Amino acid sequence: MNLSPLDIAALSVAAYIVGHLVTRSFRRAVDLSGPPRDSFLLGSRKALNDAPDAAVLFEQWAREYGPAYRVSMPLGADAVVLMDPKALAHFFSKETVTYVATPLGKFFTENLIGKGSLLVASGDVHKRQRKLLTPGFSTAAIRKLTEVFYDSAYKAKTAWDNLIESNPDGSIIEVQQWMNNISLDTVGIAGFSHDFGTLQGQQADVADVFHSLGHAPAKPSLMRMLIFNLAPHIPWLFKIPSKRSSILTKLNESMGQISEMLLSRTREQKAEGEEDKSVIGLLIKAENSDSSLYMSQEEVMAQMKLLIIAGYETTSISMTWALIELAQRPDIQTKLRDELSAFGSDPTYDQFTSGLLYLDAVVNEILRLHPPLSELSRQAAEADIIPLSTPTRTASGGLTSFVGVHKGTRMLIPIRAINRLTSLWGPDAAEFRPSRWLSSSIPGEGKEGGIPESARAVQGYKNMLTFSDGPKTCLGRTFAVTEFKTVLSVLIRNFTFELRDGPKSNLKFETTPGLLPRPKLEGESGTTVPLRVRRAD
Ligand code: HEM
Ligand SMILES: *[C@@H]1O[C@H](CO)[C@@H](O)[C@H](O)[C@H]1NC(C)=O
Ligand SMILES: *[C@@H]1O[C@H](CO)[C@@H](O)[C@H](O)[C@H]1NC(C)=O
Ligand SMILES: CC(=O)N[C@H]1CO[C@H](CO)[C@@H](O)[C@@H]1O
Repeated sequence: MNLSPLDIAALSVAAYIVGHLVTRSFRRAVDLSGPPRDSFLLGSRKALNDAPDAAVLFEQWAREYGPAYRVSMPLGADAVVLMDPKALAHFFSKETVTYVATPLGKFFTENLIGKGSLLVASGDVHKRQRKLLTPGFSTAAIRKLTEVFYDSAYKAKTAWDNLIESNPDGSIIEVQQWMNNISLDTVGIAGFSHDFGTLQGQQADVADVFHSLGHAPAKPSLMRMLIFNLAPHIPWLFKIPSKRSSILTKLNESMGQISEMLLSRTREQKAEGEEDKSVIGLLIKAENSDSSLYMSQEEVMAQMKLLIIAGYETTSISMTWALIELAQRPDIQTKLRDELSAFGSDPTYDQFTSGLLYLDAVVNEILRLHPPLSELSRQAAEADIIPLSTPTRTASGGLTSFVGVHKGTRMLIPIRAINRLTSLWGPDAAEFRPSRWLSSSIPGEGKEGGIPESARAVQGYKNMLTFSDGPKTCLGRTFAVTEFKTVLSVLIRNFTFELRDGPKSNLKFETTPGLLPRPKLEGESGTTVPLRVRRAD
């Protein structure tokens, strides 16, 4: 995008006016200390964006100001950052009623997937939509879907066997694209009885558009961040053509087309008396229902798009990070392979849940260190008083055990930073060390698991906030964890993974903005994660 100095001046004026208006509505600042506003337009976002690792900065601020503090947001607003377990438990218990989507979150979600999605719904609407979808994600449902997860994993395995066959020393495989295709095909079959077929070489528009998102610059420019933050106030700004916005528009369109096609197919099947047992079946049933569990056509479409995105983006990012970490730690990879090989057959859903402790530990450790959603933003719909387990600093330098928020106060939950707080997880919190999850054999020490007592104060799945918590906790969690375990179990048993340029090479990985931040090899373009893959026998 090219903006002339005049455009920039006009934007700055607009920013100032909007900033002024926004600031006025947020004037009743919370009584907390926090880092100074060192960028007028972007506030603390600038420092977070410039930091090599935002999680380190969040933690440093927590040490300086206490476990709840104020940061300045773009255009004059403030936000309360919560990093205290008791405060977080309170916050999540009041989701959808006291804490709701921000205007910015709503604006972008609606632009991408339309109005009426579960993701930004609150109150009774959220309750109704969630109740309607929940049966599709029950334990019984996921137990059945495990077979679908295996099918996808085996399709990749077979393709890799063929790639490697001609190369005794293994092949360089761009694993991220494979994990993308595994996730997309899986959510298609599992959620909508539709095979996108990307694992078998079929083109899928959705996959191609998702893929093109990975070619944006690694760090957003100041101008892009500004436009991003102004967009809810001045929607036409979003229409200024940029590579990213045109891809997002295309993504909405291609998800719309495939959803429309699948919905009309399922409607026809229903008319013929055939019932689809996957999530799309639930949606169509709700669309035709006059009970309290109905959904409008607009809502049905929005949930379809939400499920494609949620099923695709997050799971593929997690699985890609797993292969990266394992490629960098051959010792851990071997230990995992040994556990899986000793097991012999393909584990069932129940065996994944109750056995295979090292696989469970590796998966937990990846989810802890690389949560695909690194932050959550909310806004208080009403005033609230949040209790803390450790006192925090007030604006005047005193200490308080409660945070008072006003109606309209922004909330920021830095998931990734909380998952790796040294005050909770110990001095090696930022290290990839799956064995931290194994229970200690020393009597009296950590019967329920090896993780420290301090970390257990955090609620959420396995004391992490990766799947969020409370009434809006990830609906697809069991789906995602089971898919993750299934795919890893097949791939790690059959293949070994090594950094592209050899085990001792100094290759590093960084993140690049896809829809969510995605891993890529540092210094190379696109979302590439090439690894050397060999057969494991
Ligand atoms: C590793 C994989 C995944 C992670 C880390 C993850 C994480 C999350 C998080 C943090 C949220 C809360 C977002 C918010 O409130 O703003 C969420 C919501 C949601 N996720 Fe996931 N997710 C994953 C996979 C999936 C899958 C595979 C599906 C479905 C097939 C799914 C479906 C959903 C849905 C429907 C919601 C909205 C729930 C609500 O608002 O009540 N997720 N997920
Ligand atoms: C993934 O799927 C897309 C389909 O759109 C295809 O272009 C790409 O080649 C596939 N990649 C792999 C590694 O299978
Ligand atoms: C998203 O796509 C739908 C068609 O599926 C279209 O009606 C809608 O206007 C699009 N929204 C945006 C913001 O482009
Ligand atoms: C060579 C090898 O280990 N092959 C294994 C590939 O994975 C399947 C199941 O995950 C096993 O049955 C094979 O033995």
